[in-house]
Amino acid sequence: NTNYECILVETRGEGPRKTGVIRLNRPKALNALSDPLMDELGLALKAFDADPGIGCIVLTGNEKAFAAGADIPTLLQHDFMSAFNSQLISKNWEHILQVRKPVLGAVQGFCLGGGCELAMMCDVLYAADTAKFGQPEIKLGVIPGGGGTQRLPRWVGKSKAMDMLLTGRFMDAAEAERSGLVARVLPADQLMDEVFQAAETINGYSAPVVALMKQLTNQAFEVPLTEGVKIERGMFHAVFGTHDQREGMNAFLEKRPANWKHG
Ligand code: CO8
Repeated sequence: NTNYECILVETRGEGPRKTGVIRLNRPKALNALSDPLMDELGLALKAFDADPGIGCIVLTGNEKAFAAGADIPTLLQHDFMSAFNSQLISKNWEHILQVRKPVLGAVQGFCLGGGCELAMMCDVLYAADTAKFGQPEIKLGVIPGGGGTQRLPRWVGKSKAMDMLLTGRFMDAAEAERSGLVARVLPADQLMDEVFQAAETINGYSAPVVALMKQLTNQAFEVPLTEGVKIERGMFHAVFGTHDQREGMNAFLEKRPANWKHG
């Protein structure tokens, strides 16, 4: 678990449920997402997700870059057959989508190409005012392969996505917030504190309710509205079968903090 070479992993927080922190750590390559890095990221996400002592997960980079994309020298080694046979991207980029706990992305500096695609697979994004987002694949003579052409239009709308994808231009943090790509923009030196605070708040809630909230909200992009609302209604009824629903409502009426059993 501590033998990672391309990421740094630590646990943070005060309460009984902690925050799992994963830092992408290939600073010399602006955290380019190499194959070993993506393997390690998958393992670390899986380990935090399985740990009942962890409430949510923060994924971040360093001051200069969240990640400047997939590792270009590695991509250059591929031809069609090797990309196809090695299941390039498919085999290790989407573990993050299996995680049931919230993954909060904290972005400083460059967040480009595969880096932006990875960021868009997080549940919520917080950006420093230094963040720069883009899908510059077109400049390399390729298209995105990690969902960029599909998630970017859903996150920021078609016209802006098309503008980004076709010109390869970067957008700054203010534009990213205006467009709905990120939830909040913060001065760089306050970013991590604010993200850890949000994480602590989430860690303080009932774990199954948090997991359900994440699942249903992400489902909004997968199923038709009427169907999605029906599923939400069923789950809303289901939470009345939990201890935590009675506890949360009783605690409110008794003006005291809730004592969750996470069930
Ligand atoms: N891959 C590998 N190395 C990189 C990458 C990258 N994506 N980006 C930067 N680096 C390296 C540079 O080569 C350089 O290394 P060295 O010091 O050895 O020359 C070092 O990081 C620092 O970079 P720069 O000197 O270029 O720094 P600048 O501040 O001048 O520029 C930029 C920063 C603008 C971010 C610039 O580095 C850049 O344009 N990088 C490439 C961005 C890009 O095109 N990203 C898209 C990559 S393609 C992709 O992500 C497809 C996703 C599909 C998924 C694929 C899954 C396998």
